[in-house]
Amino acid sequence: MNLRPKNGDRLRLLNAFVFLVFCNLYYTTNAQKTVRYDLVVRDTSVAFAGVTKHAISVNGQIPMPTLYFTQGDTAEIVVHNKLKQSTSLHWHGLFLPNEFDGVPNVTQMPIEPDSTFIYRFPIIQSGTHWYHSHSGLQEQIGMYGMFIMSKKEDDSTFRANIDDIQSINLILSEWTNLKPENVHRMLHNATDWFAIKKGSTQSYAEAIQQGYFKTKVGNEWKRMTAMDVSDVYYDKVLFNGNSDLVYNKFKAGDRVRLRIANGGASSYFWLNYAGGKMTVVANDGNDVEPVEVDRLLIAVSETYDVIITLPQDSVAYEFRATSEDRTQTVSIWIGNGIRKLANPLERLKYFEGMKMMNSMMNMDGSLDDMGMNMSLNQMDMNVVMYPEITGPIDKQKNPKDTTQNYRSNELSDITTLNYSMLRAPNSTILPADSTLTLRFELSGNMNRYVWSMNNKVVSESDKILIRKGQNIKMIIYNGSMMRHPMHLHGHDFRLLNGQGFNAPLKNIVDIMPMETDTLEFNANIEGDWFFHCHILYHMMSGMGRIFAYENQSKNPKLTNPKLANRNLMWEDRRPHFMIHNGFETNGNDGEAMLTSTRWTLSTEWRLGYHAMHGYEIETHLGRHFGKMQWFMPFIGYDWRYRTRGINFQEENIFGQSDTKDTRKSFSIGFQYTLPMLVKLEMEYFTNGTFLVQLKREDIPISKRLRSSFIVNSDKEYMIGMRYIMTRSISVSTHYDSDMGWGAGITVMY
Ligand SMILES: [Cu+2]
Repeated sequence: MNLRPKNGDRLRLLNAFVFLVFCNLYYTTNAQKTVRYDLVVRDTSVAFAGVTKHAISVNGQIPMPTLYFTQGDTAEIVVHNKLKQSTSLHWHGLFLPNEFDGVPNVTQMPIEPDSTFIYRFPIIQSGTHWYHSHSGLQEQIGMYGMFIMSKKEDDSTFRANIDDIQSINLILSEWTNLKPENVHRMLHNATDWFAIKKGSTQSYAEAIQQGYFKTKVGNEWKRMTAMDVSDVYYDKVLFNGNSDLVYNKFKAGDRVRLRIANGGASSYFWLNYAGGKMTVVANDGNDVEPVEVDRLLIAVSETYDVIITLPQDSVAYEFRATSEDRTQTVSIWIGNGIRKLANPLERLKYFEGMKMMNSMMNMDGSLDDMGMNMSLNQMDMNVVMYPEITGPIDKQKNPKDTTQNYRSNELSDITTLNYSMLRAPNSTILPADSTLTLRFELSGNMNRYVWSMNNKVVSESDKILIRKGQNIKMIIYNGSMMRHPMHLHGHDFRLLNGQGFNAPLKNIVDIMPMETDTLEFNANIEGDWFFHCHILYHMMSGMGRIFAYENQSKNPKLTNPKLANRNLMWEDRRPHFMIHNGFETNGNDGEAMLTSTRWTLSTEWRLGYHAMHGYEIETHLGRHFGKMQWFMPFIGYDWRYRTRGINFQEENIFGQSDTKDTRKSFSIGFQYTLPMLVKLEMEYFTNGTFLVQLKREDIPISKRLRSSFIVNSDKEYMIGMRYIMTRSISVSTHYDSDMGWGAGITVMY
């Protein structure tokens, strides 16, 4: 103890405090114990990756403080919002009254700046959980923390040598020096900046160099852009907000329970340990029968409890987390001495992944699992990209039949955890009642960054009404090309994984592309409960649903349901803005665009420096149809001005002539994405002329070189090149049949 009161006043205060604590303890041993935390949310600055950036701290720290409770306590958590924006806190995986679930505009009104909100709920479960902001993108910049609930020692489920050993709490997160709002905007504008940063552009030059030219052409023929296992490039990944933590008090033979939560906004992490196997003892806060593995992949927002053993003294063993795209790692060191490294994970073989995707993708954009009935992460298609399982990149040899490799996960001597290995210690069978079966397809497309369920986002779908007491079974198929960690609020579900009565209880299920998983839960607590993808940028794009109970009582914390609903709908309807402009020697060329789930409003301009070349501005408002959104009918307005003279008539390939010197014309038409990602535009103008146009943007020539072209029935054409220098600046050049050759720089936002 280092309490050193400097004067009598302090001592008296301390005595009074001790007395109060004593009274409190006396009281609580005889009644229910209330555990109170005050959480002060403030703006702050951090330099996690070299540059000072805005973040959000709670009680002055990132991550937020770890909150500890014991089953039977009452939690009283007082949130003081000192931000300039509203906030909220969601208690991930907890069973609690709906009004304290912490989803703004669904279970409560947002906590406004300079106001306070009290979350008060009984602790009726135990295990490793976590909590985070559910407001906007705040989770990405600091608002994540651990939430640990201990069992009472007389609990019948208490496990000796598991529940009573020393533990380390670890929460994973990622950090980007970009504002998360900007990350989200860039994703919606099909940026390839993240791919450039990760080295995963998969350009034609790289394809040719590695012997995958045909694969690349096949990929673009099927209208796919470069494939990756994750969307965002991060500058750093962190354990408890640190990049190199040391736990040196442990000795040989010690067993340590690592309680790990993935508080990352969009990254999955591989976990492995230099001191041997890890024993998984809990998942999503629920006990499972111990199972030994070499490694596991923790999905966004999952928690795992693993036990590791220290083999020797004088060695510090690495426990390492590697982001799924393998661009970043973070480690802790357990033990004291020479550092022993865990096996590193080499770079992904992206072109092998592309080849695999090509073989699975139908021309209509749907996926074909070739009758493999995949589920529960048992068959990880991505193993074709893992050098540690399918061998290193071999530039000489073109690997033969990739389908042979899909099963090599089972052949490898590395034991990777999958969901079928999780078994609850006791029966988890649901109470007998009627069952409502719901089917969902996880849908979306990477090109426009649209993520949905059954091709509908939250604002396009109704709440799903369920009845208290009934059992809900969900059969979920992932028909999209990304994996999705689907999270249910307020309930645990049984993941049907072949373990019979002992199906594990979870609140997150990670579903890989082409997998089907079945889960079931008992509807035992009324309220509006969110079910959504936990990749923050997928959720914010509308990938979710809300469950509501029939005839449920009004939520006292949702004081203005109309306003709440409007705010909620706005979340995935909000349009994203982008603009680029080339400042070149022959003029200005550019485009500005607003896009949302179904709509695009875009304006293109070509402004010559000479009146003879003129000015041209074309505006289109279009709506995207179909799951892959390849078809977009639009209405348009075209304005042109130039001074070539009335006698300068131009004729299109249909024999129609037009001076175009001062053209003001409305149009209707459509755009359709053809194989090779070429956009076909057919447009009819109110002055009676037709236009047929083909265009392709951003052909990835090399890592940073992009090419584009336009050709149309007015006998106009354009060909351009740009070299990407930074996120916002490219050096560019183009030749235009109207304006001639030009060069300069292109600025993008
Ligand atoms: Cu998702």
